[in-house]
Amino acid sequence: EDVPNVNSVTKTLGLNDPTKQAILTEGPELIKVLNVSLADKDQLRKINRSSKTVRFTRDTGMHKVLTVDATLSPRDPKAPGQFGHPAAVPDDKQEEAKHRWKEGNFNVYLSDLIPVDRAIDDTRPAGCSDQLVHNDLPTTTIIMCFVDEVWSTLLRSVHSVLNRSPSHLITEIILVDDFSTKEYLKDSLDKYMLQFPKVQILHLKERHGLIRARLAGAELAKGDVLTFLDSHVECNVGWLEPLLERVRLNRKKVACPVIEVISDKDMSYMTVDNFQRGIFTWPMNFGWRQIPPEVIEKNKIKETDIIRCPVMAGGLFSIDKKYFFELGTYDPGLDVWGGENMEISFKVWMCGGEIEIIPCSRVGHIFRNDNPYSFPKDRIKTVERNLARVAEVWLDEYKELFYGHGYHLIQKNLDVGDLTQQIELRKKLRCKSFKWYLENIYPDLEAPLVKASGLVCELYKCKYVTNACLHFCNQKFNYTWLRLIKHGDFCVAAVDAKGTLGLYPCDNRNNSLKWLHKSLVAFQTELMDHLVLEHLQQPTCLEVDRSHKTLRVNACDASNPYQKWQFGNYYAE
Ligand code: LR7
Ligand code: MN
Repeated sequence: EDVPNVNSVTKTLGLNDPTKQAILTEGPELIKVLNVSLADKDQLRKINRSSKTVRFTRDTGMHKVLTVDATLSPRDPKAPGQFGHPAAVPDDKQEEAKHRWKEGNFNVYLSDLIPVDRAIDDTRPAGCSDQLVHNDLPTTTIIMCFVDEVWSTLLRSVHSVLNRSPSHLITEIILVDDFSTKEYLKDSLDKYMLQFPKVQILHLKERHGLIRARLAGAELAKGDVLTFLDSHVECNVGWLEPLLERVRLNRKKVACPVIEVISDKDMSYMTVDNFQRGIFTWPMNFGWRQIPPEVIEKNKIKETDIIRCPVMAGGLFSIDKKYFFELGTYDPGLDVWGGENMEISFKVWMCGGEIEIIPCSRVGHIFRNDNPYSFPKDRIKTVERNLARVAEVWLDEYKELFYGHGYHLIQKNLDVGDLTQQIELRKKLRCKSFKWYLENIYPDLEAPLVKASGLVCELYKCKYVTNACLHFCNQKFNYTWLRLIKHGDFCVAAVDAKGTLGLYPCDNRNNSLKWLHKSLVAFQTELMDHLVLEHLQQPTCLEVDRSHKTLRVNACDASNPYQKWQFGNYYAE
């Protein structure tokens, strides 16, 4: 009786092939896509019993991205913050709201006020809802780690996943509690999540930091793909399938959603400009850079086109689980927070993968000015150490640019820990060089290997001076990021107390080989054109000694023309 009229279905489809697809849905939720034989009445009967709606489609192996969204008709459409609109703190609650800000470094009061399952606008570019994805997408485990996350914000993150993802694609949601101190994140959270069989909570017994916390989640994951999310996000409609589609297409693709903005002040959900790439500037600071309009025009790039990124922001991405482990996961030596996005990005690109932003997948994230949790050690030192680990393993000769831009790092004599395993891994995976990465993946990054080259004597061009000087200048010295004046493996240095000049084997850690030049940290800014020995208390400069026809160092004198130097080429400030 419930069985559709097979003949009429076959006719509508206009096909003789008896194998079709049945798409089973329950409300807006897709339950299953089945290959069915329309001739098999028993099978059809079974299907009809198992779901409310059955649609038959031609077997293309694909379907339109599902618009699963259980929040479409919200329980309370008038609630504050509903539809992603800005919420306001009532006048008599200003003090309370101000007071509670520091619980999360955003407007915690408002987060608690707005529904945990609020509706938000579909911010996808036109065309996204018509895109096709494969029926046999891989399943995914969602991994969300948190430390002392705000209750309502964490809940909203989980609800947004449950409400806006096709449930057959989600194997489980693993919440990794990174040793939070807040009481409500223990029993109350466990209890609350009991209503969702797919949600598992892993309470870590000590603080792991987000990198090792994610790894603890990954160890438990049963899905084909790992999808990492921060714990203060709202996944938008249709966010998941486009990510999984990319991984299905090529297991070495790492897919990131467009990260939209949930305002820290009024909790509104705001869309962002399209055509943004994830990039970094020295010394490895993550940033966004818009694709220039002329490039968009010339290449006819559409808003829905996938964007290849030199680096990812870090928090939100899908990666094939096996591939993640093949890559050696994250460097587990990275601590607490920071730098892991650089590491995974370099590793993916240099070892044969790709990082993409998928404009049809959009997830909101609360951007905050400061981390709301404490760092076990100094925050800055932690991040610097992480970045130095990444530089040492992945940057090859370009690590000098990292240290040159974060110059204090080399002076701190950072202990980056043991790197042998990471270096071994890079060899084992036969990853390409950082030079290859720069040339092929991030050609717009300025990365001159030295700051300047071709030393010349400013006023007394060498030919007027001595043979020694001539010889000296013809050496084509480079001025490096680490402030060495370098020719091959040898560096210019004062070799005795009298100031005699000579060449020493270069050593980046030897401060007596370092010279300041065009540098605001020079002892006095009048010495910008000088070459000033860095390690001496008394400003000491490279000088042409006319009477003895040699080069030497001598007390700096801003007005002494024999102490002024220029390089033929300057590649950076
Ligand atoms: O020790 C910790 N343990 C944790 O579990 C520290 C943090 N965490 C959790 C934390 O609760 C949060 O859910 O880890 C997640 C990320 O920490 P955030 O939200 O403080 O980081 P962020 O959003 O300021 O920073 C970005 O860079 C980080 C560098 O390590 C991570 O990669 C974050 O995931 C990343 N966030 C994003 O990519 C979102 C977009 C931000 C941008 C640009
Ligand atoms: Mn975050």
